[in-house]
Amino acid sequence: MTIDRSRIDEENELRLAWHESDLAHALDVVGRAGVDAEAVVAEVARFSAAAPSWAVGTGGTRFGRFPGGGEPRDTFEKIDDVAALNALTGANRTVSLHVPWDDPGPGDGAAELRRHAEELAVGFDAMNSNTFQDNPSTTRDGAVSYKFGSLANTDEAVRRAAIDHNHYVVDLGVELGAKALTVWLGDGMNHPGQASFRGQFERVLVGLGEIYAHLPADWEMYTEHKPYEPAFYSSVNNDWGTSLLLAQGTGGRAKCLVDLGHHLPNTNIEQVVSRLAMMGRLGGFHFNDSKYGDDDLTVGSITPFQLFLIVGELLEAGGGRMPDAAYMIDESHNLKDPLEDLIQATDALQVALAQALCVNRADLGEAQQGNDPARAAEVLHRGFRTDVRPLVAEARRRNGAALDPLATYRAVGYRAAMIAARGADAVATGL
Ligand code: RM4
Ligand code: MN
Ligand code: MN
Repeated sequence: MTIDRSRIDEENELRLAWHESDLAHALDVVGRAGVDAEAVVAEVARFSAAAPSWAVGTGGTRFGRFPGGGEPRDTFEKIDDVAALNALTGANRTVSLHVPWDDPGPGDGAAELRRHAEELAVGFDAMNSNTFQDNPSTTRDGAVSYKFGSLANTDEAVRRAAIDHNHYVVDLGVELGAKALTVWLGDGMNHPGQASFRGQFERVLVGLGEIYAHLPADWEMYTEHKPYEPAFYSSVNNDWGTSLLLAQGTGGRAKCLVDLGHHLPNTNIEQVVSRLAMMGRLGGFHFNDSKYGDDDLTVGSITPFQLFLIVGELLEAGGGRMPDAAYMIDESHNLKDPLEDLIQATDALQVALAQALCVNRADLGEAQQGNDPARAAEVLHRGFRTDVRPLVAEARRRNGAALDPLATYRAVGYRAAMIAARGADAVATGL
């Protein structure tokens, strides 16, 4: 079941008069800043961020998990939820699968899942492999273990299993119509002296090379860095510089993925984005927000200005448009209804995009050229402080989605219907 378009239209109808009046004002304000407001709406309407298959279930911490019921019981139902999300936002047109958590199996299994997704107009974004947990299907039925790492492991048999698993994920992705593989590794050290920094790096590079060699010609591979966790002393792919070295050492279609929570405190993430884009190695994005570390909080909930600056750098790289990249929301919904959190995350992304598009880039360029930081700040803040919500709502309306997605989600009673259909104790599988 997904959400009926006619119910969304009914809800939109209730809000239309106010929306039109708010929109007229917003178009006027933005136009006065010398920005093409129509182009802002069009670019926001074009943008889409994938929902990961693990994000439609309640997340948790090592202290507990408190699911609210009605969660998808299998990958098919996860795609139903993504379709419902996309019906409301118009901006989550793809799903990013994580294997083995969401493994339909090759052949008939993959074909059936693809058909189901196609019927709901949901595409497949980057595939995610998993060699950070032991799972029978990735460890040759327990013959090997990733306890001491996967691609970086000193044991050849373990490295082989990890490479084979990634090959399997690529093959599965081909059957589903995906075009990229994201590799996030838990490899590293928990104890000083446990391994050789150099040896680990070199083994990972060789492993990535073997995985890359298996990619179809129209595929990309993304290396996702993270400074710590589960390896608390050192991660092999710990920062963007190492990620870039790995990508450069692997091949032209190997690029870096930036997860907003995977940086040490105070890292200038917008500068990281600029650097990677400059090198032609910005491949993917995992959006979330963070207070302490890899908190996976709602996008834009802690540092909206930083998100605005990051999106600004993306626009810079794309010549005023969002560059082609694999955009995904990577959050853990511990307390909120997962779909409500995804709705808010998507909205926050669209708002940041609209704000960044409202920056008069010519004025900013002049201020930079003239060494005028005060004016540069004025230009930036004029964009950031614009109330772009009517423009975002309009972009959604043009996509056939909801003017107010959260209120509409609640009004149509999707979760209650899912609790009735799937059960109050239905809990999604995955992390
Ligand atoms: C990691 C990383 C990956 C995600 C896993 C579940 O911290 O963000 O992208 O696949 O968590
Ligand atoms: Mn991530
Ligand atoms: Mn993470």
